Amino acid sequence: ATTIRDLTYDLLRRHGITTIFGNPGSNELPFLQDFPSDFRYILALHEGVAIGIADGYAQATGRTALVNLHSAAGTGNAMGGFANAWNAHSPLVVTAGQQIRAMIGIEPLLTNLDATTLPKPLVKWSYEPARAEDVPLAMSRALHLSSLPAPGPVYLSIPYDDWAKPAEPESLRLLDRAVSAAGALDAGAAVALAARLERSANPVIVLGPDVDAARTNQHAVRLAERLKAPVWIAPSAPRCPFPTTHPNFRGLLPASMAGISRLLEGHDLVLVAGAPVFRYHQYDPGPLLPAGAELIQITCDPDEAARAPMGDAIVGDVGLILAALADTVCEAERAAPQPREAPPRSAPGAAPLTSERVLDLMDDLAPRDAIYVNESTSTIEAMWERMRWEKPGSYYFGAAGGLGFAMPAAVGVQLAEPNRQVIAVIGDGSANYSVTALWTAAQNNVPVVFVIMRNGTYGALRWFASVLEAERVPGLDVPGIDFVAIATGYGMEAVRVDTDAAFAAAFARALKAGKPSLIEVATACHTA
Ligand code: TPP
Repeated sequence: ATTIRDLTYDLLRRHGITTIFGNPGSNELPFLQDFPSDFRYILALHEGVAIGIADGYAQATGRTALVNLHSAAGTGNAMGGFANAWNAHSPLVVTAGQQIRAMIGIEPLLTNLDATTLPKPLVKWSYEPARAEDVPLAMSRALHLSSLPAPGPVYLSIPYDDWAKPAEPESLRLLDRAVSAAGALDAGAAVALAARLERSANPVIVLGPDVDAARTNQHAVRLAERLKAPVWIAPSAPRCPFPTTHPNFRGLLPASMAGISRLLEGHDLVLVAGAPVFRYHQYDPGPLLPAGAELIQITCDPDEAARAPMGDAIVGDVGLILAALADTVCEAERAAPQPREAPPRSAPGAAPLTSERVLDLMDDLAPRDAIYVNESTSTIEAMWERMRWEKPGSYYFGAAGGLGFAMPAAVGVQLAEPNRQVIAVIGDGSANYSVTALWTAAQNNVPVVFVIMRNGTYGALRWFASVLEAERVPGLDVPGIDFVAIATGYGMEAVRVDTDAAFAAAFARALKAGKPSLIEVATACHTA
């Protein structure tokens, strides 16, 4: 008879999942025994790394990724990753092995106490099946739910004795199910929305990560060109939804109420697609919108729509709606926006290098379609100003701002996109949260180029301390870390550089190597 374990692997195959990211323990061994040869298990040495790799992989493929964690302790180690995945709308099924049913009640070692509460509120659904026979349905539900709009992580706790039990014959029906989401505007609604955009004298478009997730960037371009509207990136951006080289591109909005209203001054209509309105960070109170402006948000996430403090919202398929609007809207009469002024090119020769210099050299030398996974927190604005990101899926950043995302996510994105070069740009503070991702990259020969920007400090916190006028704060510097030794210890080639010529040479070599490597570059902290 088909076991619950066999049926689960078949379900995963049915959903196109043959890669499992994880870090196992005793409770997970019965699921993993006799591991099928058409599956691969990508081992991470810490659960924050496992979920980070899976998050990058899920975002880059646009499909659900499976994460295999160990009971409560493993889940706990992954919680920062749940925060990022939740905010990224990243479709993940996270399983945690539970103790054997016969003993759960007496709480032996490795019981996942009140397991379903543990990952809340950062999951769409959290469940422990009441009977072994319910595991296949729970897994099927988790797989579908993770990817239905809005996508996100789901959590399943599964007692380890369930896997060997026979599946109920009727549960084989799960293998034949197709579940899909629609979410287009009907023709009348599309025409009405287009008319509203056409009536605006001076519209502006603000794009968020779900435009890139829907791979609908080119429709955003068409819409912006027809409306002759400037395009801003929604604040705290975890992805790049619009080509930064396009003449309509304006840049990244600041993450404050007053800052956004100031920059959007003069616009009478703000069309937001694929983002919450807005993911603020620093508190700079002010009007939510400039005087006289209305706002329309298009989102795949009902909660994003419901919790917005201003404007109208439409919940649906961001890709289909943008495409329909681009098809429907009449070309505006006004002049097209002038391209923004490019930032001055960084000067060569300074030591330590400015971060702008490192970014310019990377942008010069990397392939045009390279993918940047960023966790260099004081250089975010400089990146958005300078980097030429043109293809969908060119940029990723931790969507909750939780550090420990980018090193593993870079590995996951590179696994998902073998034909594009992934470059991880990582601060010397951020590099420590998930540094064991280097080992997974080395073991699996995932050819990410890791660039560590070593400025010796938590630069972004120094900047925030000045915003909050917080003086004499301890714990903001990170001296005395040797990333070359760490990378070498995890089996990866690494080099330290402190001039632009040496950086350029090392970076060019790393791009050609066809294997992962790390470059530690000394940079100036310009926010200190
Ligand atoms: N812990 C987690 C898990 N996430 C966070 N965002 C923080 C702490 C707070 N934090 C935000 S930015 C930052 C810290 C500690 C500094 C990161 O420094 P570094 O990576 O060196 O980059 P820099 O700002 O110097 O460019």
